[in-house]
Amino acid sequence: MEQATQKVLYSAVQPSGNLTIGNYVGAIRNWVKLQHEFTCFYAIADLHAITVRQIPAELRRHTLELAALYIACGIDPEKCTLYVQSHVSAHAELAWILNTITYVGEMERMTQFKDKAAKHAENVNMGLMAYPVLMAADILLYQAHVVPVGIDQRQHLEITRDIATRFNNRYGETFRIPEAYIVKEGAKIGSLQDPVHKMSKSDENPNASVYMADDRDTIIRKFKRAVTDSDNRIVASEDKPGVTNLLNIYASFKGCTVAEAEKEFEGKGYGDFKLAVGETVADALAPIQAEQKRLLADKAYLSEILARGAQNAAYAARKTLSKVQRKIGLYRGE
Ligand code: ATP
Ligand code: LTN
Repeated sequence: MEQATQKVLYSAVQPSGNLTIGNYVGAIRNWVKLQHEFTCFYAIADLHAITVRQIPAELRRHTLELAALYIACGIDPEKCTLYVQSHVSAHAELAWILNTITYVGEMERMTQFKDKAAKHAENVNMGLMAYPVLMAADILLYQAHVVPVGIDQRQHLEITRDIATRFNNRYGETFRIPEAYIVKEGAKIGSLQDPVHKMSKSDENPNASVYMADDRDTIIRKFKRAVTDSDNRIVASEDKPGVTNLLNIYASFKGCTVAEAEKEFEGKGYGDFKLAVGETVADALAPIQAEQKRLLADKAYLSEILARGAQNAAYAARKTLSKVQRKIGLYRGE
């Protein structure tokens, strides 16, 4: 499975809700392409998910559904290491150590922390604040070269690099400094109701997000209700965030450029345009949904894949963790 010459790639998604087409276009779809070029570790970040309150039964369900979705989207479990973060205890162990070289001020400045702290004011817990440190541990354990993420995660990648550099300077070369890999088109899918903000799986308004599990009618209805702009032109521009977002979504699902999409809809009205976007997305999701359903009916197979993934990941992670423990002076016996 692993080829020594290939670079290592690491990424993860939290099982914190039903995935949106933003997660798909901004993350998972790119992972599928990258699996041929890199030695890939793809995790289900359940320890990250619990930094906001989760209902236990839902968390369990979302975890398994996400595993099935990864595979349904085309991630090959024979080629990649696909696993659940909490199955590999090295993540929590390294995160604790990295906490001791990360400053509170650095964490307080993180945009995602500020947003989530405001949104969950009743539950600003230590884990929410240390979220980027756990993410750094994820990445650094596998000595990853590249980390594909959406643009919203760029800041977490920067802090990961800072933490790794700080550790290396203090204790000697230990971690590889990872690079963010941010895809340009489709890098940020906006909310259908408030397109300047990203579409998010934890949005309270169900009409703001299109979920990977939505059926055809729901998808078409949500696009029909999507906010557009005051005039009738179907062109991408900064003062038309609604139409620009829809053009972006259309282009990423159709596999064309935004310019080609603009040309296709020249002279058409918003009604026709929105219907075409909805149909295109629904057509693209149908086969993924069918495959995910088939996989979820075979829990034994999914458990087996995840167990194998965890074993593989634990082996790789342990190497880095042992090195770290030695370097910082934790007594390991004579
Ligand atoms: P939450 O709402 O629970 O914070 P989220 O929907 O923002 O979650 P994450 O689990 O934080 O999703 O992100 C998983 C991956 O999907 C990340 O790489 C992130 O950058 C990407 N992603 C999430 N939303 C979008 C979006 N709207 N457009 C593009 N990429 C996205
Ligand atoms: N915080 C990430 C999910 C995540 C991740 C990672 C991404 C957890 N650990 C390691 C890349 C590398 C997010 O996308 N919200």
